[in-house]
Amino acid sequence: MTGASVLTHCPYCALQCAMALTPDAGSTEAPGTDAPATDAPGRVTVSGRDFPTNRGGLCKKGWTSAELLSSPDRILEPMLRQADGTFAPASWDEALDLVAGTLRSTRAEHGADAVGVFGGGGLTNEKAYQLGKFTRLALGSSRIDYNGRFCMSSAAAAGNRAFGLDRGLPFRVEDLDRAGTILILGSNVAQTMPPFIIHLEGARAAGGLVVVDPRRTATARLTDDGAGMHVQPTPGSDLVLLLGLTHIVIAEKLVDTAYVAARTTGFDALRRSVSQWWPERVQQQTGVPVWQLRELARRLAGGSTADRVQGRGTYILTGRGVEQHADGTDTATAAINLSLVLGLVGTSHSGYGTLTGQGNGQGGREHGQKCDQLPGYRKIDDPAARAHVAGVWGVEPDSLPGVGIPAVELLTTLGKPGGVRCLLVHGSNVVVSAPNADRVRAGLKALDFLVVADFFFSETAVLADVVLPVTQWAEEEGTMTSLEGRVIRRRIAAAAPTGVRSELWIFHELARRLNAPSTFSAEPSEVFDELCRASAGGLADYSGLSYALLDTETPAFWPYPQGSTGTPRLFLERFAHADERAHLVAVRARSLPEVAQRGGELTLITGRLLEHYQSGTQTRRVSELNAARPDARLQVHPATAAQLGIVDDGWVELTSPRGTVRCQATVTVDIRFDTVFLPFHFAGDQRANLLTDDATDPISGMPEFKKTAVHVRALVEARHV
Ligand SMILES: Nc1nc2c(c(=O)[nH]1)N[C@H]1C(S)=C(S)[C@@H](COP(=O)(O)OP(=O)(O)OC[C@H]3O[C@@H](n4cnc5c(=O)[nH]c(N)nc54)[C@H](O)[C@@H]3O)O[C@H]1N2
Ligand SMILES: Nc1nc2c(c(=O)[nH]1)N[C@H]1C(S)=C(S)[C@@H](COP(=O)(O)OP(=O)(O)OC[C@H]3O[C@@H](n4cnc5c(=O)[nH]c(N)nc54)[C@H](O)[C@@H]3O)O[C@H]1N2
Ligand code: SF4
Ligand SMILES: [Mo]
Repeated sequence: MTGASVLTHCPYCALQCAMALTPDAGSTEAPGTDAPATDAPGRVTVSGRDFPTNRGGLCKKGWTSAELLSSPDRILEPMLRQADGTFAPASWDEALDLVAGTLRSTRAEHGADAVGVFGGGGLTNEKAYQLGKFTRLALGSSRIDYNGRFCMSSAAAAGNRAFGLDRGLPFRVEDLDRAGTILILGSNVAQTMPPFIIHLEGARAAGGLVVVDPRRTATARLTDDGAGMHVQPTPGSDLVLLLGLTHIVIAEKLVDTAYVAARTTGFDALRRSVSQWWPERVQQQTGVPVWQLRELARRLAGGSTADRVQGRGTYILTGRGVEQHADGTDTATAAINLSLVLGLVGTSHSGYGTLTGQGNGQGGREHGQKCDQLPGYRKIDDPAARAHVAGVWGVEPDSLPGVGIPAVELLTTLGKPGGVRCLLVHGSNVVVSAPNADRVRAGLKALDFLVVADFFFSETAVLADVVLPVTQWAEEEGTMTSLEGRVIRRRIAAAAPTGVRSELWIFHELARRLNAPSTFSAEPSEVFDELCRASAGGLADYSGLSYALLDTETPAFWPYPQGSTGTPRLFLERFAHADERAHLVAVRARSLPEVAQRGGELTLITGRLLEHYQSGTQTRRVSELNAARPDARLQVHPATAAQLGIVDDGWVELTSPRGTVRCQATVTVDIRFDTVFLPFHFAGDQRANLLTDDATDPISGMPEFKKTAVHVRALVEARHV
């Protein structure tokens, strides 16, 4: 007999496709929240269900997600590293006593900031909130940050700067259906969020889908056959491209002057800053022809005649391709400036947005796991914010630590004098996903003590002193906030294996052992209620929400203050700055884009494949996905391959000052001749991040994942692996 279906959402990306999980015949029934754990974890069948974002569709990662619940690789008991370097199972009391004891003695000996915490954008709102609270109160440390720094930080910084508020999409995903023109810069949604492309159909039918990507991706191909335009710039030249488009809009008098006068500040400085970016100069720097620049600017400004008649809008969307650069904040800002001079933002029919990536990449950046943040998207150095949150927590404001340090910098302090000596990792696999990954690995090995909570022995977990096995998505209750700022419910559909615990329970138990002030409930709904109170009055105000309300499936877009019905479209009347206007911030192209093939170098882009998720800890363990994409392949253009003696399927070696990667090549015309592409999902010496630099954007702390100068050579001998 099969049990009733449980309505929930996919464990992976920020689209948070709606799915139903049905317990398989003979498996443990989907229990309530207080159901005991079991030795026979439930197997469930996944089906897509109708929802405004995915309309029943799922990608192959979603369809296969349940396989991991009963994976033979699953960690089923706490594991402690032994003197001989191997792991041995331990009881929860033994493991948590060891962790609490070590944290306490480290703090006593080296100060609270010697203990660090690294969180993740995949954690539920409840876990992210509790992790921030636990760090500040139970550990007294300021040293917390998370992998969203690798992901959303530049777009978030740009949104805060321009609008006074950062919600990835300030409109509903389904609003895109009515667009006549959609410009997508640096995102491959056809592979990173496949069901999303249904929302591009209207723009395609109107001939108005424009994709800016140095690669001819699956998304770029959606512009074929009159559906739009693929713009293929040199990697890292988007800032110049956007300055150039803004120049054309101003020079050709396409500015929405009434909107700019009524709703923005800073136009004169912006106009001056783009004056030098005439189209011919932009063509020279970006490789994008003048005719294409002009056509694009005109399209964005006017849509088509039919669009105007039918009231179809224009949207500009950015993804990691333009944000993961050392000038990512300024590039996202330039995209926002272009949107603002065209009068797109805060209207009923058009908009600007960034495509948030991780499952809870949005909520995960709102509730306090950022080094400078308190819940509700509050600033930890704002006295009023400290007073409010301390009041909710029942502690003195002065007892809260101050601003910490962002993720990449935090990782560079590991094991260093005055740096972090003990690290807790919740929801990230930094050995694979952080830039300059070998340096990160060395830092982790130099720690006195590393604790990793995970379901699997990730490449980071294998370095730990203690590994704490935690519940997976279908075994826990919680909330996630999707890329459109919609708060949704994650629900229990399967019993967790006996030895596995929820992170909320772990925080509760550790806080008790550390005599922490305040309370640390292990009950998700209680944590959510507290989060709502803590967020009240903040930018990301959840105070009108509750599990009871979310369980009715009422659309819940924040800000959702008590007494409101939420905010599907932001900025319709005002922006979040005190002056209620959007701020045009003049930005400059700091350095000329690297000259391609200088000294035989190629520009390496890193990014994603459809089949794998992030560091691959999860998807490399799903049989169908792993069989489809078992290893990293370097994309290289035929002309470049011929020059370097590289053949299709042949082995190549990539080197940068940080490290070396060896893998096979795929020779393809889908990439520029001066550029190569490597996915970052793989382990060992196929880690793309062995090559990337840990230089960061000065405003956001975002590393430059999307542009690394590398030498590539063909390996003569087939490599035996
Ligand atoms: N299958 C899959 N889906 C995912 C994820 C995953 O790991 N796998 N992760 C999720 C997460 S956390 C995120 S952040 C999103 C990311 O989603 P995307 O932003 O769509 O993913 P990426 O592949 O990182 O980068 C997108 C594109 O940017 C292009 N690009 C690189 N450099 C440049 C440049 O200088 N300029 C321009 N214009 N384009 C450039 C690349 O060629 C690539 O096609 O995906 C989410 N969805
Ligand atoms: N070269 C290069 N590097 C990149 C990128 C790129 O484009 N190029 N993209 C960057 C981006 S956008 C991102 S978002 C990062 C992501 O990279 P990571 O931060 O490494 O993200 P994941 O692989 O999702 O790691 C999550 C880990 O936590 C575990 N996990 C999942 N859910 C939970 C949970 O609820 N609790 C706990 N305790 N563990 C959990 C998983 O099993 C996995 O081991 O990578 C970044 N790195
Ligand atoms: S698009 Fe994202 S949320 Fe939807 S099924 Fe795929 S991984 Fe899951
Ligand atoms: Mo991400």
